[in-house]
Amino acid sequence: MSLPVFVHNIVVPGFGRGSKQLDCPTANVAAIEHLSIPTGIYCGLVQLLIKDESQLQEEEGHRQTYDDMLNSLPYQSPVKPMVCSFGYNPQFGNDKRSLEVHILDRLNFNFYAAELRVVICKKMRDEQKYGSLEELKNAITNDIIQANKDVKQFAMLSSNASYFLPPSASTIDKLH
Ligand code: ADP
Ligand code: RBF
Ligand code: MG
Repeated sequence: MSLPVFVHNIVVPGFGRGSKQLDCPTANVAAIEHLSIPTGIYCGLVQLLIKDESQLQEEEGHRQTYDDMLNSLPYQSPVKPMVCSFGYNPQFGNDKRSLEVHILDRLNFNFYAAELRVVICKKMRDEQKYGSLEELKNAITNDIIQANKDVKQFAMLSSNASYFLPPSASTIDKLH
């Protein structure tokens, strides 16, 4: 299947390793069994949709951001750049594939059960098993730098109405 590929689904819990072990939270996307792209690390664009309070969780130390978000529901984020991993996480030997999206922005809240609209634009590399966690973290840091550059060429897709919905106007200024 040729890129870009569009995925719209809810955020589900994973093993909790992204934030804790890799300093890189990844929103795991549900129901990707039929996604027919090769496994690997990709970059692209993402929009976060939060309909109600049950889809929003406070992050410790960021009460104000959480309260601001509550006041802005239902929330449709601006379209943001993302890096994602699609596959078996060979570093950790998962037995099922996952699609894990790291939004290239510091959000300061959690959004389990919210929805993501993801446009996977470009493959950056294959998944790898590194000699140590530090090496994987360095690789992810480089992916993020590279993705911020690569995604620029896909910026025009941000206004494509078949992928993304208009952001909620009231929240844009508060969160940027
Ligand atoms: P899990 O294993 O449950 O996916 P992670 O440690 O990978 O846990 O953290 C992912 C969660 O962190 C996401 O589901 C989301 O609620 C939250 N999160 C906060 N900021 C971001 C971000 N910039 N990108 C992706 N997820 C984020
Ligand atoms: N997992 C791997 O096993 N090998 C990788 O090369 C790898 N690269 C990644 C690159 C990026 C940009 C991201 C966001 C994740 C990557 N992962 C990789 C997935 C990572 O192991 C996973 O997100 C965490 O284990 C949390 O589930
Ligand atoms: Mg994750």
